[in-house]
Amino acid sequence: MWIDLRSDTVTKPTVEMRKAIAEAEVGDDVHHEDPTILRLEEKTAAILGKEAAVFMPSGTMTNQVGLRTHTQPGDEVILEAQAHIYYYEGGGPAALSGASCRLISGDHGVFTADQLVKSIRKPDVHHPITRLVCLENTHNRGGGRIYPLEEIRKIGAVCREHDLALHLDGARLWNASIALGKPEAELVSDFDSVSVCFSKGLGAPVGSALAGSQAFIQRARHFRKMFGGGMRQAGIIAAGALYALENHREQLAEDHANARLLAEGLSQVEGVEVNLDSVQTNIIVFQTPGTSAVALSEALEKQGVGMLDFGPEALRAVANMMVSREQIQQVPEKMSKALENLS
Ligand code: TLP
Repeated sequence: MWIDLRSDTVTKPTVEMRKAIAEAEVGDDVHHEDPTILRLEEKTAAILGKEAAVFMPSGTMTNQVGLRTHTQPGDEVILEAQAHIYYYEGGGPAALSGASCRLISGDHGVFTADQLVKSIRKPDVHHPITRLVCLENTHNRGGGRIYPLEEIRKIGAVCREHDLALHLDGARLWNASIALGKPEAELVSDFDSVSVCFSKGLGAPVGSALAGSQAFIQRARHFRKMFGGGMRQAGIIAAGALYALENHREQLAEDHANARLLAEGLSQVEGVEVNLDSVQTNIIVFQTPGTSAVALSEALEKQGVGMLDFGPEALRAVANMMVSREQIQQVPEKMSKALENLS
């Protein structure tokens, strides 16, 4: 039995979700006539406490359309050095928005308001215009780290003071909300725009949404079309996302408990170093000192476990709804065997 911990993007639709997909009412979404998409957009906006939302096929697209909507070519965007938008989106900010990225090194993906203040450009003909700040919550390369709410509040105040827009890559905002026991709207009240994904821990096969003010989302719809994201009877896929939003948020707590159990188990394995304090949600990033992560992930695959190499001697495991507690309990032993086979 394949224990797939490579990502929470590997989750497959459940029988009930497939039923909702099969029965979805559809229309032409470019004409704004798909009733399922309209329901999903309304519900997403309400959960996030924003005026409007727009459905798109991927988190990469919602982030990049968000950036394009906020910026003009030549503008500068401030991001954490390991932010998904910068690290994993194919150079999108430069290619699609003509924006340059200014990076701040954070602690597990979290930079402070004080660090931000130092990175904002003064008006000067030599400088690009700082226009936008992006945060990520939870932070993927930061090991699923939750952005502390008091820091978000301070960063929000700095952005307002300097007339900067604030965007959230909230692909896993749902995880932060469940882990903190705070509603999503409270976590995103400082942001002008928020990207969320239905296709990660929530288990929908496809889909993300971008939320913000009415005027912002209206403009974002233009760029969604320009980027090729204007879909037609896409209620077929939105139905899976809507089902996930309505039924799968609470169960993320199980993924978090499984991640903790796995981290504790792995911390007992010789040759593995896990910082247990750093595990806050469903992602574990851990060190494999002296062992190549690529070789180890291949050896693990032979044991029936999927993990991704996340650095020369670091792996990432992501608890998700396809992996049961019983399977999680088997992983430390399989890890020991994989390490033995390499030595
Ligand atoms: N992350 C994927 C890979 O791209 C690394 C994963 O397996 O974790 N924001 C964040 C924080 C993400 O983690 C991801 C996907 C995205 C955006 C992009 O979402 P998609 O894959 O829908 O474009």
